[in-house]
Amino acid sequence: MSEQSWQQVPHRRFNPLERRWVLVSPHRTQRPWQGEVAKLDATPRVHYDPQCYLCPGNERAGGHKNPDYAGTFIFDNDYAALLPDAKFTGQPPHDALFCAEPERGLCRVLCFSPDHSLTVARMRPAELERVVEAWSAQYEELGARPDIRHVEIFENRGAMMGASNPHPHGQIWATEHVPDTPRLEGESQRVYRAEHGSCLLCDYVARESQAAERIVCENEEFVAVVPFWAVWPFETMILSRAHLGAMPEFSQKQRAALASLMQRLTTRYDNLFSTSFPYTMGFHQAPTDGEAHPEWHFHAHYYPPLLRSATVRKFMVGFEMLGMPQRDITPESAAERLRAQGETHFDARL
Ligand code: H2U
Ligand code: ZN
Repeated sequence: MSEQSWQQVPHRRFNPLERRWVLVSPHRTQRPWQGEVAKLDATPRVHYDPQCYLCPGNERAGGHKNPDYAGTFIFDNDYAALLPDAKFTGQPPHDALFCAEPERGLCRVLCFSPDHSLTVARMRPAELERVVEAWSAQYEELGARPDIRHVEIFENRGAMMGASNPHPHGQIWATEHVPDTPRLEGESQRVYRAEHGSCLLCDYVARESQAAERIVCENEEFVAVVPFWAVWPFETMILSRAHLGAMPEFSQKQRAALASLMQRLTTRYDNLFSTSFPYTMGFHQAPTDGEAHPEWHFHAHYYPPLLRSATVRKFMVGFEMLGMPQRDITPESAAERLRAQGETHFDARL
């Protein structure tokens, strides 16, 4: 057998943000697939859906009626997972084996556009810039509350990822405690800064720029990259080039640049399998706990489940649930495939 490079044989890679490993098994891509094949979303795209609870003028749960909004529209989630002032009786247990505590917070829904047919990839960058402004204002408003220490802004896209509705929208969950993943990422960034005297993600962006193997697309302000330690097949991160902690620190140019890169990246995703590419994406911004966070570097994560076509998805089962996550195609080849896509949406070419 001829010798292969280290990327072509089973190996593991370390994720310095989450401090965990991913197993990479490049030789497995050839195996036959007899598992589940997902159904394609064949719903025709309409600008207004009378059944949609997010379209302007329509009714939501609990008898709320959406205004006739023109740009973005935000409301408190009618089925909020967190409440700002839940009343309770009794004392939750707090010992080594049984430990519980109340968690206060707020959940909101943000409609990106009144147009039911749009997606981030199909929106104009100027419209998306308004969405970035709304996210920034929400982070600021919610983060300023003394009972809120973290603001998670995210989007579930596509039924496969559990999105309840194709209308372009995202969610915001503001919590009393910093959730586990950003807490861990914060800790890693803090330790790295103490040990190296520099920022983990500033250094990472510099290394990725040098390597130029995993960068998908970029502009003057942001870089979209398949991280070296990616778990999901076409997982990416968007990172700011400048060391910024959160959106309110952005200049107008940076808000526009983020909107533009998000639009370009999601267009490449859609073009990959000529489908509305499902994903969960979200921003990791500095905690809003009243402390300074010089270690924190703004970034977004995109976690798309599709593996080799519009119908075959990745599941985290077996060894991945019991041991560690695993991927078949290398991050380098995923980046190469995303780089090969055009930035004109396939819809526009039909
Ligand atoms: P997802 O598509 O990511 O699930 O977000 C939609 C949210 O909208 C979901 O969290 C809320 C759900 O609770 N919702 C309302 O607030 N009002 C409704 O009338 C229906 C759904
Ligand atoms: Zn709608």
